Amino acid sequence: MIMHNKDLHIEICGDDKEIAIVKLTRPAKRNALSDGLILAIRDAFDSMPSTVRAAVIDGEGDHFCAGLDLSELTERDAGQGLHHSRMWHAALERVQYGPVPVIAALHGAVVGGGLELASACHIRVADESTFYALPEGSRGIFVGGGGAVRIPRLIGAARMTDMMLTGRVYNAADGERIGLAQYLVSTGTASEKALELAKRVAQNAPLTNYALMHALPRIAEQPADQGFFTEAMMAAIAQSAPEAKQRVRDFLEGKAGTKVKKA
Ligand code: 1HE
Repeated sequence: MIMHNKDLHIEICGDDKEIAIVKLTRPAKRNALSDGLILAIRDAFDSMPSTVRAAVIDGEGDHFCAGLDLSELTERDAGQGLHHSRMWHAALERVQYGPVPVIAALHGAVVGGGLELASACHIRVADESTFYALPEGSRGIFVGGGGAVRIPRLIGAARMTDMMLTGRVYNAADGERIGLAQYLVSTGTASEKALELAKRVAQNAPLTNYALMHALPRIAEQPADQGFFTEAMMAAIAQSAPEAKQRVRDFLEGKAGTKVKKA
């Protein structure tokens, strides 16, 4: 099944229609995120078919995403700027706290709002052409798509401050080293690796994926005492699912493919 908006292409694939590939298709503008495109991303995650268990976000052309569409910024006053930022928050919240885990396939520029979009995803796979920057600093603006909250959680406030104050650009290898991506692959193979991971993620029990997306980031923000309690609640709910019981039985009965293998 294929759904298509001018700048966003959504393909549902896999034997059980369990994977959604959401692709930014505005390569002439380096996939810059116009208001229309941000709203299309929000709508895509709002109306994901119920068969989908994992999603990939990709960008057409040489760059993942050049960030905010700067041509739309020039006329906005302060109040409009506030609402614009809140619109991005709402859209990227649908990515982070939406129905399924999302894997970003990064290549070329992952800059400004493009890095904010990538940081709302659950796994980032970068190929060797990837570079990361926050040019907001040099454009006289600030992050507005949740980057001030999400990016320090990946790389720390000190590194983000440096990126914005000095215009520092991280290459793919350094990006992986500091935590901007969890996987580094050869140029041109990020989409393939992201799809492979999505297929693996889609096989997990849905309640486990739900716990990882919705409980883990909240537990990580809680004081330890509350975190331990929330963890216990989530653990109890997850293990009570019939699917969890079956998976544990499969391991105990020595069924093929359930043992952890050495990396
Ligand atoms: C754009 C945008 C854009 C390209 N908005 N039109 N983001 C930035 O400050 C990054 C700005 N972009 C760049 O630095 C470069 O374009 C790239 C490094 C990403 C790619 O370079 P290159 O040489 O492949 O492409 P180009 O020739 O610079 O751009 C091709 C076209 O895309 C050109 O338009 P054309 O009509 O002249 O062909 C560019 O104007 C257009 N283009 N990037 C609009 N961003 C929620 S707040 C988030 C705040 C931010 O994200 S601020 C950071 C914005």
